[in-house]
Amino acid sequence: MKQSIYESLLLKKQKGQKSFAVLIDPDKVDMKEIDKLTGLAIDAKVDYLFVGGSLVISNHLDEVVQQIKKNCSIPVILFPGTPSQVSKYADGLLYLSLISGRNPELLIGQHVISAPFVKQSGLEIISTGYMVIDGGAPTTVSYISNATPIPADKNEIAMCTAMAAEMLGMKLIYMDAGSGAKRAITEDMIAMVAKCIDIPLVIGGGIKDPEKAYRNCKAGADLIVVGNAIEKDESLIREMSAAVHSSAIIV
Ligand code: 1GP
Repeated sequence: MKQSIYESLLLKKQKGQKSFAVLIDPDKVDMKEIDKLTGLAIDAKVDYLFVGGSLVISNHLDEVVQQIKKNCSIPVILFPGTPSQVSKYADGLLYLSLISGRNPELLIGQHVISAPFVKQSGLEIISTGYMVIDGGAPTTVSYISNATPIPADKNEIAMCTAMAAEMLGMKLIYMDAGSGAKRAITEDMIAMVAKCIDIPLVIGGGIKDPEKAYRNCKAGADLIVVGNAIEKDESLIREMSAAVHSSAIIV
């Protein structure tokens, strides 16, 4: 039987291997450019393609995912900002609960409404504790979520939040400074959270160079997500992916 996305993440974590994901925002991607982007991702050995955004205005999610899947076997994981961002053509979906905030709609309300539809999709559903960390300026996610991000220097709050999520049975922790964040999450915070949980830790938001991606992995991140920096300079895909993979810990 084919290994699930989550099983692959757990296996890599056991082996000390790190993964790299490119975030594709359906609002920003040009349909004509998708083949070039997936070609670069394949060459760079990108592990996952995330598709989604906090505010998706366009209505072509299915087309974007189908176009990606045409020439590329990298698993496509939906990273939905709203329950409408579900495409059966993807491989998996991060079922995000915004545990850093206290907005009941994003903790459980929207999940209740979308549950039958999400279950019917046949996608691999990965329960994810989603934590927004202050990135130095309001981001789309911090505004749209109507929830206060965890202050960037409050490592203990991040740690306790992640621990609670793990004990509640969530399968993944995603700490995000928000797309285009001025300041990425500190390595100190990543290290503190990583030490206290056994489930895989995803880090994203404002990562602009391969060195930062590398340091995040060394601090304990299992999966690095980059969107904006690659939208600006696609050649970074190769360097970022190589940096992440080179940070593997020999266990
Ligand atoms: C945002 O973590 C992702 O949710 C990626 O952020 O676009 O800043 O790389 P960037």
